[in-house]
Amino acid sequence: MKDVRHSTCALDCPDACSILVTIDQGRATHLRGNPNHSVTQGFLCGKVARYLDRQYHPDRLQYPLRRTGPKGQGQFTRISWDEALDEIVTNLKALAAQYGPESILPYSYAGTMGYLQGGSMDRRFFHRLGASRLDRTICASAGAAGFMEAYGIRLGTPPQQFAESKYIIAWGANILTTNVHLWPFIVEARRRGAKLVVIDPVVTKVASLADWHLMPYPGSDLALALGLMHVLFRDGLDRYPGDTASLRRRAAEFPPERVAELTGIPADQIETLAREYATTRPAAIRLNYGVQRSERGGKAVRAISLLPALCGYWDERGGGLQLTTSGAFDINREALERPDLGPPARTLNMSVLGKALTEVNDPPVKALIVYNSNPGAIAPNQALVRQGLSREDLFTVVLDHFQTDTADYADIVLPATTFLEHTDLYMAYGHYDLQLARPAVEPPGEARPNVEIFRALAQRMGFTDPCFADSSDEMIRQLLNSGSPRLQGITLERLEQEHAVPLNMPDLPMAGRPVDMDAATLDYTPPRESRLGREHPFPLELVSSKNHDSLNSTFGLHAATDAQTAVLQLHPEDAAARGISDGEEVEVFNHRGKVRLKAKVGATVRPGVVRAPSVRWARQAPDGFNVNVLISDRLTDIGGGPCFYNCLVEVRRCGA
Ligand SMILES: Nc1nc2c(c(=O)[nH]1)N[C@H]1C(S)=C(S)[C@@H](COP(=O)(O)OP(=O)(O)OC[C@H]3O[C@@H](n4cnc5c(=O)[nH]c(N)nc54)[C@H](O)[C@@H]3O)O[C@H]1N2
Ligand SMILES: Nc1nc2c(c(=O)[nH]1)N[C@H]1C(S)=C(S)[C@@H](COP(=O)(O)OP(=O)(O)OC[C@H]3O[C@@H](n4cnc5c(=O)[nH]c(N)nc54)[C@H](O)[C@@H]3O)O[C@H]1N2
Ligand code: SF4
Ligand SMILES: [Mo]
Repeated sequence: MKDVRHSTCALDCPDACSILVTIDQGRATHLRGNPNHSVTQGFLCGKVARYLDRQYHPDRLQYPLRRTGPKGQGQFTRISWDEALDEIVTNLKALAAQYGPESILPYSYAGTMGYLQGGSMDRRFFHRLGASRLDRTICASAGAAGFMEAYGIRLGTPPQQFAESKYIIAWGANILTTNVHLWPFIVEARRRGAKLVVIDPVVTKVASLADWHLMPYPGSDLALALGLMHVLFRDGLDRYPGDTASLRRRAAEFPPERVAELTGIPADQIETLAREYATTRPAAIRLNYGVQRSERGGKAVRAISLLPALCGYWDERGGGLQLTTSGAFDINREALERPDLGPPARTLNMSVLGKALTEVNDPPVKALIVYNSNPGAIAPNQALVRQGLSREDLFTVVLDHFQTDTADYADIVLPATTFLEHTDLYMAYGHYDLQLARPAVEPPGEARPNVEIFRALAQRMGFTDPCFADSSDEMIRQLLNSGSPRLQGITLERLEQEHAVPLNMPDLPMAGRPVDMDAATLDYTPPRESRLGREHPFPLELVSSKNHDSLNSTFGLHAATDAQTAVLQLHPEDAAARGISDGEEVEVFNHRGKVRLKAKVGATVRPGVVRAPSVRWARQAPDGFNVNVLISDRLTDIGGGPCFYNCLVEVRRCGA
């Protein structure tokens, strides 16, 4: 008997697709996009259309494991859940007694975007314990800080409205790879005559299909935005009714000729872009997170985000900007996470994990509990992260679906369920729907949901607070009960029936909002680790942006994914200067480390830029490190995020 169930893609992707799962005798046999969901529109991206290969992969973790060999060697033996939980609790209790509970550090990110498996019982557990808190900065915090500086809230143009736009700028937004469900709306807009402009140092799929592609130097977008403002003010194209004197003075310092030198974009193109943007109404910007993984990235997002306010686009359907829609989901986070359960505790920034594990000493981190993340692969300054994970005196627990780069360094590995196997409620950062998903299939072996793992740990720790007994459904009711008008009328019962329920949002979510136009902190100097910053002598700028068929490191075990991420794109000029031919193995290096990749020579990047589609599993790489060994753990101007896309390297032929 075939059966079709509803689910929601839990991957860290703006689209948060609504999925239909075909079940045949208890086994999922097919995933497809829900045709009735306004954003999913009946199709899934390639990687999730093939998700069942991952779901039923023979390497799925099914039982708790204890490490039997040295850290990093991947030698483990099966143990029971009782043994695993006892061992964890015994260690945590001993460490908390000896060093204080802040010696325990949770490490998690958005391996699942579900509220329950992503941040509910786990948060309650760590809060009650008094563990160190984690500043979850690895992805979007610089951009979030920049947008918040401008508007104090994080909302954006709904994706559906891009269809009504006449001028669309994909700014550091690799739409066909990382946000493919926006594409049909852009296709519709273009059918109605809209122009598509891409601003990206790499020739992405969307850039190759655009009407116009501008290729700035990585990390120079703040200068570009100020250059555009210069033209807007100079030519009287601005129409913001409030005080813009400060911004006007700042922009005056960035005439197109100067901006051309800072960004590599010719002055006449800056003039044209500004004029077209201001006069082709309505214009919408899709600003994704590529821009803000950079030393000036937070301020760049702030400056770019001011453009729609300057031109009055927030007030027009099909105008405005979308960085994220996540600020709309104002759930009752206190009830879900219960920060009141324990004492205040210090906060450690996840983007400098290497330092947290090797330098922090008040107290030192003695236990690391990792879930929904794979820091051994995805965190910058990988050599230092590795040194930290290798510490014999660090007690490490990893909850995951697979034996990841991080799990290799764990003392205990626990098998977790996938989104097809547990209940969760999902927000989105590219649209405004809340979605409920129930389990579609049974988990393999003894895999358990994060919620149940942390519930069991809490019980063994002796935490008797009633909230540790809350069921998943009770937690959903608690988080929906925030009193926010956006959530009014959205109940568990309604979600059960409708699966996806749109928040109560106005058509123009950003119209009429106050804007901070003060430009005191919007000055631009090139990132230190860039072609103009020249902090050290390595000449090429490495952009390790998202691989098409991956989701960060999530599909890294598949051979086909590994092959895609074992590549370095470089421009023919840069290849010729180094005697490198297409297909050859090259070494990419700087003073932090080296990796070996296969050269893909072509005009797919701007000269001086190289690109490594990411994130590869380090354990699959020849030297056991991926590109994150090349990347510094410097933090962004605001928001404390990583500077993944400011990285200087040199490339040589292997053996040269
Ligand atoms: N297929 C796929 N989809 C994904 C992911 C994935 O790994 N693979 N990851 C998911 C996650 S976690 C996130 S956060 C989102 C991110 O989604 P995006 O932000 O769209 O992805 P990125 O690849 O980080 O960056 C987007 C583009 O910015 C460009 N870029 C890099 N530096 C600069 C710069 O300084 N200026 C400008 N203008 N452009 C620059 C890159 O070349 C890239 O094409 O995607 C999500 N979706
Ligand atoms: N060089 C470079 N580095 C990068 C980036 C880049 O573009 N270039 N991107 C950065 C960005 S934007 C991000 S967001 C981070 C992402 O880094 P991570 O947050 O580490 O994301 P993933 O690599 O996708 O790993 C998520 C892990 O969570 C696991 N998981 C999924 N669901 C569950 C669950 O329900 N329970 C448990 N226990 N585990 C689960 C998956 O199996 C997977 O191993 O990487 C960052 N690192
Ligand atoms: S990864 Fe993104 S595009 Fe692909 S199915 Fe999931 S939500 Fe949709
Ligand atoms: Mo991300």
